[in-house]
Amino acid sequence: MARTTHKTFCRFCHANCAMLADVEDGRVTAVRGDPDDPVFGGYTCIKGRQLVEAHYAPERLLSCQKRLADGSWTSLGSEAALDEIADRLRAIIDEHGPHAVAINAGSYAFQNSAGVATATAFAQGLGTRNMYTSVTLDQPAKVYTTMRYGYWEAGMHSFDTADVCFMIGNNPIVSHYAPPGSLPPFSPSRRLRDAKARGLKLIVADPRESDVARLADVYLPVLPGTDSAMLAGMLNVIINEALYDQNFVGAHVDGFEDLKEAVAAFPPDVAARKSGVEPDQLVKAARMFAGAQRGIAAAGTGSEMSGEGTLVAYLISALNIICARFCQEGELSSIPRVFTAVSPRRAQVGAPVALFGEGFPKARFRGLTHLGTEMPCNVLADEILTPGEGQIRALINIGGNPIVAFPDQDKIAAALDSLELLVSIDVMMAQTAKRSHYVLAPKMCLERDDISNLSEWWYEVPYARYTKAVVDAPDGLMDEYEMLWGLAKRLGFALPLAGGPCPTDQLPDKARYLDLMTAGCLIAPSKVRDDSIDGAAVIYTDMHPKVEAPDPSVAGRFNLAAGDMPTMLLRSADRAASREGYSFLLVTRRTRSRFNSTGGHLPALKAKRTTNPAHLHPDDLARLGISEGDLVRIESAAGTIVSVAEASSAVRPGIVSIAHAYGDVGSGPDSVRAQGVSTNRLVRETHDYDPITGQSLQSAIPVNIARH
Ligand SMILES: Nc1nc2c(c(=O)[nH]1)N[C@H]1C(S)=C(S)[C@@H](COP(=O)(O)OP(=O)(O)OC[C@H]3O[C@@H](n4cnc5c(=O)[nH]c(N)nc54)[C@H](O)[C@@H]3O)O[C@H]1N2
Ligand SMILES: Nc1nc2c(c(=O)[nH]1)N[C@H]1C(S)=C(S)[C@@H](COP(=O)(O)OP(=O)(O)OC[C@H]3O[C@@H](n4cnc5c(=O)[nH]c(N)nc54)[C@H](O)[C@@H]3O)O[C@H]1N2
Ligand code: SF4
Ligand SMILES: [Mo]
Repeated sequence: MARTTHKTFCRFCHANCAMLADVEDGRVTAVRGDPDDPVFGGYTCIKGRQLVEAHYAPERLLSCQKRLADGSWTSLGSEAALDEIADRLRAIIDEHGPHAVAINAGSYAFQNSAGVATATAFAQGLGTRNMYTSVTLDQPAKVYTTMRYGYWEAGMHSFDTADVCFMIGNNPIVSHYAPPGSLPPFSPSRRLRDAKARGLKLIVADPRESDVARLADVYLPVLPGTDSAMLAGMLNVIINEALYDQNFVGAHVDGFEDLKEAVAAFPPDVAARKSGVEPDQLVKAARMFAGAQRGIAAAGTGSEMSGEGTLVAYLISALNIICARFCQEGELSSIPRVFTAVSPRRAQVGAPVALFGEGFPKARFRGLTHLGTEMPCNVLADEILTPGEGQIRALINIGGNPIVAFPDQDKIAAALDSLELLVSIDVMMAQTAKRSHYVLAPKMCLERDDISNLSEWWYEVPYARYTKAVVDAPDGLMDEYEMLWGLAKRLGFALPLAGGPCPTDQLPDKARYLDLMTAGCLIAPSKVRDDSIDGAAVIYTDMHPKVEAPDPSVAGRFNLAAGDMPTMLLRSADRAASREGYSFLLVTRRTRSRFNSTGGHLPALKAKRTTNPAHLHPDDLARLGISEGDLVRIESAAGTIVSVAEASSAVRPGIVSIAHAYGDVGSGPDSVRAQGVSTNRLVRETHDYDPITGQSLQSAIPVNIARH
């Protein structure tokens, strides 16, 4: 049969790189970057290039699975599986009410354009407060706690026009992940090289000289968990030297004096000492950032997970706000977004929005509440394990792997094992899937229609994709939206979507469904599909919104004193106390050959590495009498893991850098070289968590290290 080539995009990760896929005899035979795509220009990474192997992997589930009483598995059709699951859910809901059912949308719910929105709609339609997503294991502070200071309707500066970029605790060259306005994930190394060639200055703060840190004009090797002191020191310099935008602050900012007073306690020498950087470098970074005209500061996972996520998010907001890094009237607004609900793009502050606390559904533990529409992952294990009103008895886990990704592995494993019903939607018998009662086998990305809604907060132009399925899925497999629609229908409710309740008489096709899901957006998915030539991206240049004049009757002001943040900064003294007795700090990182726990079964990725080594400075290895390749024992207050030592002079002495989400329950010295280990054995969700987001200390973990 003839070979056909299809334009599509990758969904191994959130970057959605433009791809060409060859199809022969109904099978994908090759994928490669699409050189004609104007944004990606043919870029792909090693993970995306494994999409063919991923679709046809021997580990791939080709039918849904049910665990029998003796622990063995039996295949069943998708409809039959949904029938059985719905019956069991109905019984639980009838006896205990809807809160007894929890939904967890993991990282792969974020790779299906209908995944997270459908999961959320399902939880809302069902009436359960127990909706969880990986956002609260990731970077919840910037998503949920900064809106209370106000936000600029027209958006922040974007990378294409920036002359400075300040990255704190992220490494987008490997992760393809940085907040909007920072380095976009499209061919990130090339983007950075080109931007530097036109004069962009790069500042990077990271305790390890990461891939992006190596390219920095100023590199700040900040000690883990001390970003707030470093940032406060920079704000101190910027305010004392009057390098901020005084007109903007006068016109739009309340609480500036509170910020000024709080950062007065962090003159450069004090801030530098607390954060382990050189005072002159800190001052240089502050002057470089504030001296530029355009460009933002933004943080990634490293600093968010290091025990002061909300505070760091506040200080970064303060940097951007007092330096006025926002689009102004008459300019094109940044990040236009095609599939997101249209909102005004005026040159003004939108009213502050509270996304947590008073008035939001409460967790039963630690005073935490919903963040937006979700419960913090911090409480999931306790909500399952603790009897009482609303105890979770069933969990539907969509594209997530809590066994390796959630804090305190033994506790989350015990919690999941105690459930009356655990359903996973997973492409293989991953660590969590194999502990489930049912595993629903989904279509994979090249078998699905999808839109670029989940990557569009990076596009600097009105870029939109609608890809049709490139090949058929194995017989009987469903898309995630179809599974949840089918369960909702069986339970007697319609999924509440932006465009109204989703019809229950007949499953809408994906285009119709996406149209309903994105109602109110700039251009409906089905129109993008029809406008596209052969599945290529459509760029709606004429629709790029211009920043409009402010409307003084509704303009708000930023409030830098909101939530008592300046006081919190003053209280965040040295973290020395909780580190007493520990001589190392363990920091998290990503690797090129995995996406969290995904990818270890694919031959080309496995060939790169099978374990997540513990990167240590050569001087530390020598001092501890450890050679590269030796097993090392890493012990925190919560637990112990064994890892494989690797020498790296990029890591500061006193620090061990290790990726998360490897291994399995019980990974130990015998298996660590073959499968790695989860650093979450070293993390407790009950200690050192962020008081608002519940984010656990997943980086900057005090540990001791010895030869095993
Ligand atoms: N200590 C520590 N812990 C961390 C982090 C850290 O840095 N340090 N990082 C945190 C972060 S940022 C995140 S986002 C979370 C991730 O937390 P999770 O989302 O819970 O974990 P993942 O490993 O991403 O799980 C992805 C699952 O999706 C499955 N999968 C793969 N392809 C598909 C598909 O096409 N469809 C479906 N339905 N499933 C598929 C995989 O087999 C896997 O089981 O981990 C968090 N945990
Ligand atoms: N290849 C690959 N890509 C991925 C993933 C993957 O697993 N593999 N995961 C995806 C997911 S779910 C996410 S959320 C994103 C995350 O994307 P990023 O946030 O860019 O994550 P990392 O690449 O781990 O970069 C985090 C950096 O923070 C540093 N760091 C650790 N602790 C601290 C600290 O206390 N302070 C400061 N300033 N820095 C610190 C680490 O050394 C590391 O270089 O990546 C996504 N992309
Ligand atoms: S960066 Fe992400 S989207 Fe792009 S090819 Fe790699 S895995 Fe696919
Ligand atoms: Mo993440």
